[in-house]
Amino acid sequence: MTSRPRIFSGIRASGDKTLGNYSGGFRQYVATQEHGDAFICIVDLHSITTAYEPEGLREATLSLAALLFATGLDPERSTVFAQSHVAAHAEAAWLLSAVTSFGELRRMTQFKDKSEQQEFISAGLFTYPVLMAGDILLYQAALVPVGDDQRQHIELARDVAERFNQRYGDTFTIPEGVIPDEGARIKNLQEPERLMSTTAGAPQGVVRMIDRPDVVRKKFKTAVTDSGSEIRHAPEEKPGISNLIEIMSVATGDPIASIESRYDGGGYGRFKDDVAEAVVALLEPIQQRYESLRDDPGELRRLLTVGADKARATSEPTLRAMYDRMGFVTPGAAGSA
Ligand code: AQP
Repeated sequence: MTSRPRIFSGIRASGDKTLGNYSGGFRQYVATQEHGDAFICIVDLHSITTAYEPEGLREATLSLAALLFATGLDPERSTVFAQSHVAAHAEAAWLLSAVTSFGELRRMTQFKDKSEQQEFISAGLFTYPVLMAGDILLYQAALVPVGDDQRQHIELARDVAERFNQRYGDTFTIPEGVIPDEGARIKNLQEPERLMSTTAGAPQGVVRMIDRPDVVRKKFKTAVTDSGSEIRHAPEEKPGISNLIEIMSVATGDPIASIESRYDGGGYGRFKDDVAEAVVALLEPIQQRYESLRDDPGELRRLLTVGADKARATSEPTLRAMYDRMGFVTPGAAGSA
């Protein structure tokens, strides 16, 4: 019997998840169920690194749980949980901060980009990649499915794990990022040189997973295209059309080459309409399941509690090993010598 690889990925609890998150995140999480043991973590501790409202965080956490189950994560096969429910994550981040350098964190491009958007730059925004390294390493994860924007953070997690192993003895599995060949960087439909994100870029170019069909159609209708009329995947030369081709591929599962040949000579207008319909067909069933799950917050809390119990039991031995190898005194039972 071959053993199934351990898989870990985190997703931020924040308002609205996008087609980009679907492509680099959700769809990969669901695919992992076929070949590994997945731990999918709603990284709510990450959500407080930029300005937020407490009530909004509670809502966003439950909505994200509903969306994860609605896209097909099966609580019997995957462990879905909230980061704040498992104290090991905050503890591991502190311990790993001893083997992460200031210089490494200062090089993180996501910190540079996001700090420019903040009035108040929290220390958490700077140190968050250490928390992320701990998230992954606590589960001895071999594989970490993410979008391309997380490549640098995964590299850091690997470096931190190697440094810890060298300094304190073999403790962590060295994880590998799993970045899809297509759809790892879905771009804003209005600004195809920029990543699709809810925190920056033209809102009209951001397709949310809970956007109604008419809203989705309108966003694709007004998507920026390139000069010429060829439907060809050439990201440098034709960023707008290439992005739409990737979205079509993500929504339908069809390879890029077959989309190019199907639309050869067909013109931009019809192609944009067809991409919109493919995305509507992808999102509609997810939205229906999402709405019924969202109506039952008690059940969502119950599922997250089950996930947290499993995550706690799985991460605990690694956290204990970290404390032990780093030289902390193991607490003894009351009355023991
Ligand atoms: N545009 C994207 N294309 C492909 N994958 C993407 N991901 C994010 N944007 C794209 C991937 O989605 C997963 C979950 O990401 P997250 O919840 O941590 O999202 P985020 O990057 O924090 O996105 P937000 O909330 O919209 O804020 P911004 O964009 O400002 O950071 C990750 O695997 C990510 O790679």
